[in-house]
Amino acid sequence: MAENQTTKILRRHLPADDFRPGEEVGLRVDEALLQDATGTMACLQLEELGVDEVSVPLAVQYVDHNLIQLDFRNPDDHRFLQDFSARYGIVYSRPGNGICHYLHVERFARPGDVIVGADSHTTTSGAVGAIAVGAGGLDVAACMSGQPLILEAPRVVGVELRGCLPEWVQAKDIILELLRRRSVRGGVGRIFEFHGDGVPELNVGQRMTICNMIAELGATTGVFPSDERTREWMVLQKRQGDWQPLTPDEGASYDEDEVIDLSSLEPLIARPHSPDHVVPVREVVGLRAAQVCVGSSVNSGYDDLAIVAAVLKGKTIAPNLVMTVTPGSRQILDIIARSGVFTDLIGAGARMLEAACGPCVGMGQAPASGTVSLRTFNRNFPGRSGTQDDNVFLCSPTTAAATALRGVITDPRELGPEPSLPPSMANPEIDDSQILWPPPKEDRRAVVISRGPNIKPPPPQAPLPDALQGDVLIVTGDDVSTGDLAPDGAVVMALRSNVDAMSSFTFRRLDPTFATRARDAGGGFIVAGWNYGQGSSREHAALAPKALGVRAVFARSFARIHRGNLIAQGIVPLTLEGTDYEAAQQGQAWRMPRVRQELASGSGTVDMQAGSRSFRARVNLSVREREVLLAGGLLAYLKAGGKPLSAGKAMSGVVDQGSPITQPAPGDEQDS
Ligand code: MIC
Repeated sequence: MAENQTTKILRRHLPADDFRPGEEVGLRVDEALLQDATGTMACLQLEELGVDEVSVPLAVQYVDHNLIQLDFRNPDDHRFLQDFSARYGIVYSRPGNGICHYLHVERFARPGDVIVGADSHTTTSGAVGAIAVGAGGLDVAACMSGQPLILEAPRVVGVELRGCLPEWVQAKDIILELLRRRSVRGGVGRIFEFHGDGVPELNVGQRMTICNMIAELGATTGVFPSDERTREWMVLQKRQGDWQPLTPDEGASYDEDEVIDLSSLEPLIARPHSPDHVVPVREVVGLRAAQVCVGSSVNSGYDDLAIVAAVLKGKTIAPNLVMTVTPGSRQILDIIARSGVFTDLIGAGARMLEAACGPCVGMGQAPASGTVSLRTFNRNFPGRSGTQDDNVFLCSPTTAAATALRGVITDPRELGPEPSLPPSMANPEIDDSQILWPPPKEDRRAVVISRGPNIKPPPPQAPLPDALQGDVLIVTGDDVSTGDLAPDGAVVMALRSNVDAMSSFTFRRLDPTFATRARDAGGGFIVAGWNYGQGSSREHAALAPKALGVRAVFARSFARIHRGNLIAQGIVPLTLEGTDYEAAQQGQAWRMPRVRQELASGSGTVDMQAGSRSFRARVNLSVREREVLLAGGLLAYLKAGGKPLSAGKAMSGVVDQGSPITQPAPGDEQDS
């Protein structure tokens, strides 16, 4: 039978012949990646699993997030990670070498591999034909210890790309178009596979943009064929041996279909405060901008920066705004330096930043109060930039360049014909001197791991009690991001290795009293709307409320990675009917009198008491997830000898699909 590419890859990583959407599967992992902001806690948890070395063929630890060294905390983490990598057999990419997503595609990702990473944008590696999935740190640690990657078998969405992009319209506009159509909830439980005659029109850099931001749809991942364009990329990277062709079979079908006619697209922009608030740029032209930021986690490849430089060459950016440019890696920095792109950007007045995540994750470059900031980044959740009343728009590099020139949001098509790019990636200098390979096996045990004073052990995991009770500590709306739970930025992210200290910032933006109230009450419950925990993979968004005593979260629906993190950290995710959600109020005393027994018995509901009112919350958990929760979390479960799944074995028990087909788009909610 004709197979699509996703099914082919998943099947190769599963001995069992078949899998059905919604069922849990355990995939053999070929590559794992960590970055520093999630890595220290993942490594500390891996250590607790008592392994002697990592069991995946390739694991890479990148240092790219916490590079603002305000004090000892971040450099202590970096030192810990370097030692830890040497001790356990992990490849270590030094600070300054670049952003994990870019580097992984440049130096490591292979077509057909299954990759898991403690960063939601691990999906970027789908650009070279891998199934690359973001997960929480503990889930990644479990994979590194030899466990399979456990996933809800996804529905596969075939996205047929037709034709080619018009002048000034970019890969960013393709992914913004998908976000416009499907929303930030529209990808949950789905893998987006790109096919069609428009695919060969896109190079690997453009495919990276699309696969990176597929995470913004809540998708499991996105994947492109491994074709001639992929081979070209691998040759330039001197990795031709890693290339293999991989395409869907002729006539392959998909669970769902989308068609995008590239030639009909126009420049798009996501308005504040969500990546799916997408409109044509022409609808917001003329809005005065105070900041333009190019590059970072997405759109920081050579072509992205070179087109911006070509637009700005010999001109000066508007005086009412500041502009930053971030290259994705040292390799890109080198190419832009040698090709003159760097000089053109500086000449125009851009501030060049180091090859690191930087402002994309609130590490510096916060915009001025109440002003408009245009960014080529992937997320514009409120306050993520570091400024509470920010107004961040997401757009392509060409829209950013046109705006930088004019000082107001500008449709790049107003600039006349699109300039051609200077000679590009013809010969990127391949220099892996900033990638450190672990010492030979026999020397690893002698490595001493340095631990700074901010590095605290992972919080202990205790079995789920028979009953849970407490106050509703907060009732939130829809689409709460993990940044609300564990905030972005230099100050809070420096506390990622010290969960107790970090937990004081939980829900800081929505309710600065939350942490104190929760701590004083000895815990309680969180009630939320649709798509709770969207965004980042950071398990800290579960660890922090857990440290404050939260053992259950009730939501209309959950984002995939966050739901996994809640379970891994022993917090029960439950779903509420609309009427029960509406009736929930902060301060109500709630009781779950039989929760342990109900989870153990496989019940699909949990009895709830809210004062004199009784209702039922839904639990949609696999057998394994129930066992993990009863043990108090994945660490406790694995330490007690719990066997999650042998790689490849499909498991009975259907998990929550969060399906957008039954789940309304924002602004269109109905009770399910
Ligand atoms: C993000 O884009 O939010 C991040 C920073 O890359 C995170 C990782 C983190 O929280 O450390 C992600 O998406 O997983």
